[in-house]
Amino acid sequence: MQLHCGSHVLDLATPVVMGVLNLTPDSFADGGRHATRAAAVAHALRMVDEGAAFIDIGGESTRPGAEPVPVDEELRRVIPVLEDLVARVAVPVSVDTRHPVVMRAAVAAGAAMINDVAALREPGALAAVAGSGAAVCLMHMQGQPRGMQRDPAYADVTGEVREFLRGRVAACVAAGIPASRLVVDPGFGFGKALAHNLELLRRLPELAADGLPVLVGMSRKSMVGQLTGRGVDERLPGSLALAVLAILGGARIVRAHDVGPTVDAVKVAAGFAGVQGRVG
Ligand code: YH5
Repeated sequence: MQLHCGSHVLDLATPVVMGVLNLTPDSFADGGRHATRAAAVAHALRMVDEGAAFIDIGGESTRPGAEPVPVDEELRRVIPVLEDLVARVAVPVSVDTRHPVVMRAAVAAGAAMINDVAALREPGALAAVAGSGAAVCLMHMQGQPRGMQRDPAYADVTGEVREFLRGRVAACVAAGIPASRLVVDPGFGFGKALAHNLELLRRLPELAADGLPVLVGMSRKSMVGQLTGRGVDERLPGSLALAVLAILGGARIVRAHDVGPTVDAVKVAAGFAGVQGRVG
C-alpha cells in the first residue's frame, strides 16, 4: 500500500507514526511550550529522531469547545515553521487545517499532506489541493468543534462514517485528486461519545476494507481519560493500548504526541499482526 504525498512515496505496508506538532498557544496538549519557532522546529526534529514518518503541524485548535482562529493568525503560526521543517527534515510534513487559504499557502511552502478535519468540505478546498501533488487526510466529524461533543448521535456510527468517507473520496477523485493521494480517518472524539469511539475502533477493519490507508488519532484524547480516569498528562499508557488495537484493526498511520513510545507499540502490534517490515 503506497501513499503519494508531494515528492514522497510512502510504503504503508508497514504502519507508521505521525508526530503531532501543535502551534496553538492555548494548546493544552503541549501547554504552549512550542510557541516559538525554534522550539517548534527542535521538537519536530526530536520526533523525527524518535521515528516519526510524518510531522503534522496545526495552528488552529480543533479540540472540543475550541473557538475558530482567524486565518491570518493561523498562517502566521504555521507557515514559518513549515518552511523551516521542509528545509530541515526528510519526512513529509502535513498541515492540519480546514481553510483553503492556508492549504494553498501550505502546499506552496512544501507541505506534502493536508490533514483536514473537515474533509475538504469548505468551499474551494478541493481545488486548493487538487492542483498540487499533496496527499489529503479526509476525516469524519459530526458538527463543528465548538459544539460537537454536546450530544453526538448516530443510528449506525460505523455505517455513517464509512458512507461519509466514501462520499468525500468520490468528491476528491472527481476534483482530480487520485486515490493514491488519499487517507481516511474516522475522527475519534470529533462528535462522538465514548461508545461511538469504541465501536469505531472495534469495527475499524470495515473501514480499512475499502482499501485506502486508515489514519487514527486517539493520543491523549478524552476517550483515554474516560477509560482510565487519567488526566491529560497521564494518558500515555492508555494511548499506547489504543494504538495497538488500531493497528490490529488495520490502521496504517497512528497520529500521536509521544512518538518514541508509540513507534515501539506500533512495531510490536505490527509484528503480531504480520504487517511488520524491517525493524529500524
Ligand atoms: C485526528 O484524530 N485530532 S486535533 C483532545 C485531546 C487530545 C488531543 C482532550 N487533529 C485528529 O489531537 N487530525 C486532531 O484531549 C486530527 N485525526 C486527524 N486526521 C485534536 C487532538 C486532541 C484533542
